[in-house]
Amino acid sequence: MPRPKKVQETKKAFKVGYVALIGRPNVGKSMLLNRLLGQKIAIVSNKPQTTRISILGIHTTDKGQIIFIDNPGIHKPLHKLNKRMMDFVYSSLETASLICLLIDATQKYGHGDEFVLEILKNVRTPVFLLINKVDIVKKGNILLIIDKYKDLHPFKEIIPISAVRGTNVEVLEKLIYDYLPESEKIYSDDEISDQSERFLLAEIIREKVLNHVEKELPWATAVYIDTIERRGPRAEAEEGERTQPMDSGERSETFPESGESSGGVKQTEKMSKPRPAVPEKKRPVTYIKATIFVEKDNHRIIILGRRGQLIKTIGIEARREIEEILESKVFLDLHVKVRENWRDSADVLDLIEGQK
Ligand SMILES: Nc1nc2c(ncn2[C@@H]2O[C@H](COP(=O)(O)OP(=O)(O)OP(=O)(O)O)[C@@H](O)[C@H]2O)c(=O)[nH]1
Ligand SMILES: [Mg+2]
Repeated sequence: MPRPKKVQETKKAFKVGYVALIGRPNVGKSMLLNRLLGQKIAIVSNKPQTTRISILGIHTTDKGQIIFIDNPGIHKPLHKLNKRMMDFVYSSLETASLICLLIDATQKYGHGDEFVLEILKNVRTPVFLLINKVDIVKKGNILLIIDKYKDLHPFKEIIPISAVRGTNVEVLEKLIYDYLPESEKIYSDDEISDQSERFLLAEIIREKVLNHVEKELPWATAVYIDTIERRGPRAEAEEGERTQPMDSGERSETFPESGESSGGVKQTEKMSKPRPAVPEKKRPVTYIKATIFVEKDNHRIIILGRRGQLIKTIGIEARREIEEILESKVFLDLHVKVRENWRDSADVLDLIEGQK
């Protein structure tokens, strides 16, 4: 009788690592991050330089844990804000086991792309080239782009994708695992990002502003959440530190001083994967007070709109989305304030970053 074959135990390797999403502004890095995670954690807009602070998107499966780093777009920095944005990019290049360079298939190759490739010259980490937005270009153009790029850097893979449609996103995920080292999980299964809920809320308000303004205004706008206060059944069941008391004092006409956390409690709760839906009746009420900062008085006038119509629209759009995220009824109180040259003020930039 033949001897039974010995069954080889093949324990699948668990792959873990950081993957930096980089590229020029507006190429679709944040859109791709949301697509890869199946949840919106980063804001997206058609205005360049939407992302200002890197955030992590944690994707845990039975194969491993990919920690995506969504970065600001690569550009030549003018203000302190932009220098900090670029610092995020450089530091992510150091952290990452793999770099995904996104380009926009609809855009012509130019100086901005040369600048990006120049940065990659000093990097030894493997790089994938992701040609994004293939849903709106002809196949022939994609082949021309591949032809142009293939000799510009020793890319490990060149993958045409559509972050909007999800084209080739699964293929990308599979290939990423091949480049990650075996390791233990860094984050627990329910963690999805390193950003706080508070930061996400500020970003959502900024996204709604970006949808309605043009020219220099997108760059000159910042959002600061002054207070978040939850009341109601679910809020009571949760920890007290989740709640921030409402601001009781007179509000200053500038950013609060650094270190002064309005209400006294710093909201650092990190985002997690969606929890089971809360029935309508059990939903708490959340009061959010936020300030939209701009650099000039005419910016303020534009954002307020005729008879306050634009700020009202921005408020409605932001509130609707925030209600979905918090599973709460939301009262959103928005104020617009002028703070000249905030993009060059370290204290203001610290404060905005501090929300994360
Ligand atoms: N047609 C199409 N549009 C896309 C795709 N991916 C992103 N976009 C659009 O491109 C614009 C920029 O997307 P973002 O994800 O904000 O780009 P980003 O690279 O994160 O931009 P920054 O944060 O400014 O660096 C938005 O208007 C998106 O809707 C895609 O696959 N196809
Ligand atoms: Mg972005």
